[in-house]
Amino acid sequence: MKRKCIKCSKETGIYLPHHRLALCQEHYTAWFESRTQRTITEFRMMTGSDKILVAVSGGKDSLSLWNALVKLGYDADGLHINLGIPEYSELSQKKTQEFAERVGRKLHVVEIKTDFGRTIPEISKIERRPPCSFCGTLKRYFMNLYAKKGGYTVVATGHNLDDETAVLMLNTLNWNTEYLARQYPVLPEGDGLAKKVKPFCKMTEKETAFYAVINGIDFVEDECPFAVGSTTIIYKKILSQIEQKFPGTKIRFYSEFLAKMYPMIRGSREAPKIGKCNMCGEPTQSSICLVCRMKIRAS
Ligand code: Q46
Ligand code: ZN
Ligand code: ZN
Repeated sequence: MKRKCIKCSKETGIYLPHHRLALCQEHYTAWFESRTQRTITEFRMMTGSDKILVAVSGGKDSLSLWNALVKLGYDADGLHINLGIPEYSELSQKKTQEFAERVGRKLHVVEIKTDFGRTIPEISKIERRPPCSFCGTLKRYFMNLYAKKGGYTVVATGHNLDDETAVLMLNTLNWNTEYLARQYPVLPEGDGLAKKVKPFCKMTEKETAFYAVINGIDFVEDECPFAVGSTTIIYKKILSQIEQKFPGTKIRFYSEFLAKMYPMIRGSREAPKIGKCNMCGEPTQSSICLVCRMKIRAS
């Protein structure tokens, strides 16, 4: 069924049932960017004087985030981490570099093979565990390191509502209260860690996909090959089935958690003591950080 844009009455195929909103392409872009700005303001994620480092994988979420932040007037550069996964990593880096030229912003590139000494598949063999069990630790390590090196005050990632609700559901079903107490779209700066924000935490994956396509963003369509069969993908599928039957479930689940549950459990756990790694000087809870321990095993 063709609907009409609520702003200009142009016929449109874009309809967001959970917001009961029909918009043409032009007004969709404006709505999306102003919703991003509202989220930034609501959670005090950044201001015009911040220097922002956007973690860009080359996928639709991170490139859309970079695009939206630059259009909103933020001083935002990119950081791409090449994981050394055959084909996928080469294509991801290529698309990210092309996009950096399009937005006219600086792009930092970390090569895990060079900066760590091994690629993700190689580390997986040495560690004898799946890549996803340590990939996040490495990515966070380099994001933090590059943010500090470059004098960036905020690190922004493209996590969307689907990502956040999948993790929220996983943590709730397992009553991982320690993780729930930290599931907030802003992590403050401190103990050698840069401030981290998720300005798309209230945008569904579909919404960022619409934005990317409408704005001609050339992103990597394939997921990382190691994502297949991951736990979060299973949770995402289940949540999307519920969302289809009951539009608005995801945003309610997440927003109500932040409004009602999070204030009750935040700070319920003693904050872990953070020191400095004896080898690299980066923040860690033990004497040698997880990345340096992996480095030792890989050498
Ligand atoms: S990049 Fe890394 Fe993800 Fe690939 S190896 Fe797993 S964690 S799936 S977001
Ligand atoms: Zn319109
Ligand atoms: Zn270390």
